[in-house]
Amino acid sequence: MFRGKKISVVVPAYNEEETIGAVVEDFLAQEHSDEVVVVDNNCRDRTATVAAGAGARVVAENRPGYGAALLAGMRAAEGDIMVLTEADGSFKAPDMVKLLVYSEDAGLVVGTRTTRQMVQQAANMGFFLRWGNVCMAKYLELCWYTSQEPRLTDVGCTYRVLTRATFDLIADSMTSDGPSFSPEMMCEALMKGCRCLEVPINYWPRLGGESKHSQSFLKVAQTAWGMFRVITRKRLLGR
Ligand SMILES: Nc1nc2c(ncn2[C@@H]2O[C@H](COP(=O)(O)OP(=O)(O)O)[C@@H](O)[C@H]2O)c(=O)[nH]1
Ligand SMILES: [Mg+2]
Repeated sequence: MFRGKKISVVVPAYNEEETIGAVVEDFLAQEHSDEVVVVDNNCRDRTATVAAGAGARVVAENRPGYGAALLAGMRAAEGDIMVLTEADGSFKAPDMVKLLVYSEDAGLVVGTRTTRQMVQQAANMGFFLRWGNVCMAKYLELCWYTSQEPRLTDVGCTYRVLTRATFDLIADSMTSDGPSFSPEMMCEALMKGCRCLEVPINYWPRLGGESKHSQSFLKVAQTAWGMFRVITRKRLLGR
């Protein structure tokens, strides 16, 4: 619980048996979390078993993709506030409270991984990834400058907090199954008139396993192009 609100932590997972146990334990040990929901997205390894063994509630989602998994996890969550995080250990539970505090001021509170001093050694947030995210975030900012003038420096940070009210407003309009889900959620929140605030959080290297989104330059370029397209579409077409 956080100031009387029930907190659900939602973790999308695709073949993360090496890391999921430690992530579930870390978040369950955190004083504010009431449940940890792990979404098993067609995992071919022991992710679901390890997650359940560590104390998570495991839900299955067959539609493949990071966004599809997050959406399913949020639909299954029972909390008043949802905390989204990753299965790879790159975000730590003690940072959760930093996001929760601002959830009293904004319907969507997004972490930023581009604060250089908080990017831990060997984390996958080198120069290009950092500045790529900053540039994309500035583009998103510009798109909603006249209505909200948000201040953003990252579009791809999974670690974020949204209220159930925000989720109910945006859930049916979310279209991205993949990593574009992250900026789409920010666009949707702004379009629905929610405040979208950003908070610096620590970013760590993966505890093990492999990145599914950022393992090569080509993959990063594809992700960036997809994000650019979804932001532009939301701004121009409103859907
Ligand atoms: N459910 C699901 N989760 C995914 C998929 N791809 C990535 N993830 C999860 O989304 C999170 C982010 O993916 P990750 O590989 O760490 O990408 P990176 O953080 O950009 O390097 C991790 O928790 C992954 O397990 C997918 O297709 N389905
Ligand atoms: Mg990751």
